[in-house]
Amino acid sequence: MNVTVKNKKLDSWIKEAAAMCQPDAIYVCDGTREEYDRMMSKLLASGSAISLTKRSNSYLFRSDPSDVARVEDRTFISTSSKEEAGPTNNWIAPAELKATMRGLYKGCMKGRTMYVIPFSMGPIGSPISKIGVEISDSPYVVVNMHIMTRVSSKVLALLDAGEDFIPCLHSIGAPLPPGQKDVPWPCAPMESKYISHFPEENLIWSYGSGYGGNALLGKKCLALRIASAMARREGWLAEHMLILRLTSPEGKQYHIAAAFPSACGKTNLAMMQPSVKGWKCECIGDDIAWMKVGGDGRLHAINPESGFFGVAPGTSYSTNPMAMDTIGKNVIFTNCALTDDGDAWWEGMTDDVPAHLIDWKGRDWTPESKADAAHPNARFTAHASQCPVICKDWEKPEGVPIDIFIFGGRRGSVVPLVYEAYSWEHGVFLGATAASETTSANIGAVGNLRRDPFAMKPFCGYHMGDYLHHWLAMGERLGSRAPRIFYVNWFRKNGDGKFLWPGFSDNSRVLKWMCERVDGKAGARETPIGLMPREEDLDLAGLSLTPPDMQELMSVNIAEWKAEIPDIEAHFATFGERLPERLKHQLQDLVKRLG
Ligand code: OXD
Ligand code: MN
Repeated sequence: MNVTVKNKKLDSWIKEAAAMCQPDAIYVCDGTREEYDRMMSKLLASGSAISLTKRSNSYLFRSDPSDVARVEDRTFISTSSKEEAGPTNNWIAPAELKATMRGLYKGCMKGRTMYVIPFSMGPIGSPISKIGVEISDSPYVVVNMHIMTRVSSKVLALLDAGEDFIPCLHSIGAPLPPGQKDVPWPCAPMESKYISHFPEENLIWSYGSGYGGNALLGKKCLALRIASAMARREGWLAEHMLILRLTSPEGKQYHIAAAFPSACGKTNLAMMQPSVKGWKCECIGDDIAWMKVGGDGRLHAINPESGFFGVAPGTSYSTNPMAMDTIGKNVIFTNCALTDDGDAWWEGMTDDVPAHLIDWKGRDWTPESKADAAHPNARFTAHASQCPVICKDWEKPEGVPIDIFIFGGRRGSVVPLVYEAYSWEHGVFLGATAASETTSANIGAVGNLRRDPFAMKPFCGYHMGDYLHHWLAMGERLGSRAPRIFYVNWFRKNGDGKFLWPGFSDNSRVLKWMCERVDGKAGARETPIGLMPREEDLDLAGLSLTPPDMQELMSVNIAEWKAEIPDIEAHFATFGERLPERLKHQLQDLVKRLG
């Protein structure tokens, strides 16, 4: 080991992991640029990374074709009883799961180095931040963690001074026998992948995958699944939400936190540049918000991450110019295509499709090829400080006060562009019943409608019924200082399958209405599903949307909404006794309003 670790818990955990996983060497990371460069040189030499000549200090990785996304079917919340994990989580009893995984971990790092990665979620030393230590045999994980979290010897110093940490054990599950040549992306087969969480002891064990949220354990595993369970115990919120600051022409600031399922445009909204004149938008985070009640009685949010792990396909100078500028240099691309002049490329990046590419599987590709050149869940990893519209307060330890919550999803029909909740309780009902078409961010079918409460279905580390109680209790605590709650759907389509709403920078028109609602300046009409803007309440200046399209976008079709009710009932029934009574009443009220 390259350093002496003084923290007793850490020292004995490293020794225990090493005895089980049997690595050839142990290396404790310090998070320096020099370390990043050294790791990247190794990854280049081994053939795992490809240097992109067109983008400074940027690299392309191609994963194994079986290891391309989060694996919800292989993700477990291992609480002492199945009931505690609830209906939205897979469960195996802790003793059984640990026995199985110990069997897999035994000797799994042979032929490899075990990296010890001390990291902070949130600014180092902030009272809201949490320290984690990831043990991993993947150098790809190390370089990504450098960008996505604060990896630093300062964290080690805090640990040496006695701070506690969340242990996050990760292995790709591919020991390397002596003399055997390594593959560019080693991993284990699907049936032996396990992404396991033990929320009662703040512990994470991940095995078999090297991809994204399965392997970068600070993100979904720590900052959402473990943190959501901690937040419930401690009275705060850990949510799958972007955070942005909107500033009006008069200079008034509004902070918005928005929950959408994976690959539904959180990064695009977080970096959106308003088309409405005089309004300014700055990004604070694009995926996760940790929120606590401040001394002023308001909810204050921080982004615990330090980088973006964004979905590349569909990102372009017309959809998200700020993301394109963020990824100009110092980027890790995963599963993008490679251009002949040494750049990354993906579907939707440019209007002109290159005549020749190497696709994400390393094969020649031309526009005639049937398959996509980039995997639909191809990603870029880039540091948040590179975003041209990163808010100057994005690392403020006390966070920013939230004015507005937005829930939403991807719905081709039924759900109108925007509506406002009648109350906090109604807002919790909207979050609880949020539904979205599934995307490539998880391995599984794409385009199926599923209820994804608060966009947290894959990320809530305890019983979702208790989570809903927690949100209701938070509303009581916040009282009149609670943020206002809205629901949006940018994805409604017309009969020809075309999106009705232009989206992206024009979403600012919807956000402007929300801010004006907060200030009591904009009107709304009552509808069975919530408060909706009348056409004159939205700033549509300069937008070429035909009146029939606008009407369809804002329509509430009673028959379609009535058809939703049995599905909501079935969804609620899964929570059994733990479904809050108040949400049952909200459903009854909706049924009554629908007539
Ligand atoms: C993500 C996801 O990577 O939600 O953020 O899948
Ligand atoms: Mn996410």
